[in-house]
Amino acid sequence: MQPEHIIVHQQAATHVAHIQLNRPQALNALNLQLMTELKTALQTLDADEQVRVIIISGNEKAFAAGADITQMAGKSAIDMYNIDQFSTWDTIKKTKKPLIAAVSGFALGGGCELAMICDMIVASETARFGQPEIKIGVMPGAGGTQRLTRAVGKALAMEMVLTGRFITATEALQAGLINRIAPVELYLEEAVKLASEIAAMSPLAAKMAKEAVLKAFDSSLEEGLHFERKNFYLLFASEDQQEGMQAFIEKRAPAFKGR
Ligand code: DAK
Repeated sequence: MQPEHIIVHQQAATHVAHIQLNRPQALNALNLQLMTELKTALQTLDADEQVRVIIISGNEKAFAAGADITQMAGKSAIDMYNIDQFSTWDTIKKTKKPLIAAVSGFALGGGCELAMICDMIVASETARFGQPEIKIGVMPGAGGTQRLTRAVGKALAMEMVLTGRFITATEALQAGLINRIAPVELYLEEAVKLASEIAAMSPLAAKMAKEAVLKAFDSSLEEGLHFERKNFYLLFASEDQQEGMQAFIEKRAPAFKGR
């Protein structure tokens, strides 16, 4: 069945796939159907050998203004537990390929959390990041208190989570939340450029390097270093390692295959 709330674009030549959230009338609010479609698309693209990097975007006005409040409003704690609609988030964070969020306009609540699950964020000048859940009587539930704090530090994270204040793209860049800013008409192009640069590397090395960087968030330095070394050694079992080093010696561009 065709998804209704997302659009998937694939560029075979660059090995970059692009998932566009597409519920513009609700500022891409993340309802159950959209999240299910996103999960399915990510699983499919993560398993597709032709795809090496995945971009997630919204539109110019909104990346996503959060979880769908109208869908959550009448729920009890037990409803939330039973429906477990948020288990989708666990699947997203298991994506092995590099994920780039291309953010323009609002990235709020679950939208900001979705951008932060991605490995890098390219923002337009109009991007606004925020965790305004406190204003509707709750708090972040999909990583906002944890990923935001790790990215921007306690002072700014505490302020954003406790007051709901949105920060601008410039503030987000200064705080270390995002990678780069582009004019609104160019932010997607900028995201594709970054994705294409990564897609030209060995896809196996990219996946293992991503895994090792993420390990830094939930392990001691010693465990992280051990994990990194194992992945480093493992890459010597790949054709891409031989190709990469041989190409360097022969002074030519490598042709990586992901094997
Ligand atoms: N949900 C549903 N509809 C939304 C929405 C949302 N989050 N955000 C915007 N909309 C809808 C509006 O209701 C409006 O619909 P109509 O009235 O036209 O039918 C339409 O989008 C346009 O919005 P506005 O008219 O409000 O547009 P403005 O430009 O005036 O304002 C705004 C834009 C983004 C400042 C405002 O819409 C706003 O404050 N939106 C709510 C932002 C928010 O509070 N987000 C946090 C939601 S809570 C978890 C996973 C995820 C979460 C929790 C747990 N687990 C894994 C456990 C996430 C929770 C959340 O995100």
